[in-house]
Amino acid sequence: MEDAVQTSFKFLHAADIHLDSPMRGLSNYENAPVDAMRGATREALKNLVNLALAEDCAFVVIAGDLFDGSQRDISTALFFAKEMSRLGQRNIRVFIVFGNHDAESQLRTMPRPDNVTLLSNRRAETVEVPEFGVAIHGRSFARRDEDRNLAQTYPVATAGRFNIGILHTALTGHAAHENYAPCSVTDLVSKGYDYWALGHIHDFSQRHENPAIVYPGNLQGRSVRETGAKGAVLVTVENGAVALEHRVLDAARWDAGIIDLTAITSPHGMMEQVRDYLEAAADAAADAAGARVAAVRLTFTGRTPLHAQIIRDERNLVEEIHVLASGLGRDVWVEKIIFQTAAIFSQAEIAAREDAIGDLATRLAGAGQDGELMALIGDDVRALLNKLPAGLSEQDSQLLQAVQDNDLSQLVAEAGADLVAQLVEGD
Ligand SMILES: [Mn+2]
Repeated sequence: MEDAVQTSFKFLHAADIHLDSPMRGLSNYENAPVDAMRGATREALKNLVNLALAEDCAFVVIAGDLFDGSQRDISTALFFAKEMSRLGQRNIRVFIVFGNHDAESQLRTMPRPDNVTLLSNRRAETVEVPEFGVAIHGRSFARRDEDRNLAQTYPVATAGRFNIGILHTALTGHAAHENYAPCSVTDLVSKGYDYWALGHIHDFSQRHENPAIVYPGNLQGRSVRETGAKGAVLVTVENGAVALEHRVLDAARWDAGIIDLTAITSPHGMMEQVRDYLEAAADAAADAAGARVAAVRLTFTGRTPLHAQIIRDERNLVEEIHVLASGLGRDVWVEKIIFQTAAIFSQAEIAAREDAIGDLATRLAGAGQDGELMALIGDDVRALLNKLPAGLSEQDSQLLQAVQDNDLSQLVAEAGADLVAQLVEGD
């Protein structure tokens, strides 16, 4: 007689772990919490393992992009193996398909602990987990730019089993992600499975109710393009019925803040807005599990009386914001500050003025069309650039590009508008 099959169990579905993702460019920033940010993908993996142990999960599935691509550092694979063996000690198995990033990783051939099963990249493979009455189907990417419909190669559901499909796919496409292993929700539903564990899209979303077709999002945000809480999906199966819960497991949080300065009239008021935003970001990043580093990008917007002062004092204001942030005594770091403010008066309004400022605005606005003047300015700028040391700031490289393109009209128009704004708001 067969052993009794457990028909109620939990499992964890994670994807896009990108272990040891370098978080490029971090060391270029002053005051960057480099260790906390670089170590975040490892901490998040530890959190995943801790959750699987705490919830007594039957098994864990990882739907691709476990590794981050062109890594060679063997310590990444060793760290992964060590964490997986913590699950192995409790007889918790781990099922993985490789995604586009793993396919090119040198770490893909590293030995893995016995409790870890990597599904084939030659064909869709089925693994039985008999003690829970589960059949797991999956297929790894064999190469990065997998453009075939892999879902079509998956078998139909195994009768009398709870069927799970693991697949790294863009489904029918996503603006921010490469369109790998394309397939439709209908392709997936047609297999008759109970749960589809997808990977590739870095945000949590459920694409279909029954069967559940789910992206858990990535385990840890890796840049300001990946904001908000990240984690994995805890799936509870009770006699075949599925319940989902997205559990937050990240160790650092990215945050993109827009601060509207429209109604702000003084630098003091601006700093109050910044303080409030950073406090809120630090609060949002912390939870019962404790504080996390919040990496915040601040973008200032709005037609504001402060615009002229921002142009004049940009460096000081930036410094003041960094000082304010580090003085909060919170785990918050300002990654970047972007000014997109505008003057209260439009260029057309100023040009319509019947005074010296209106006259100047009109002349400056037309300067870009004056070929002779542009050539003179171009010569001056080139001479100036030749005297500058290497390692230009972003703004300077914009200038450099404009000189190379032989088109300074845009920059002259902007500089003219800024100059006039300062005149108008200075009076
Ligand atoms: Mn990914």
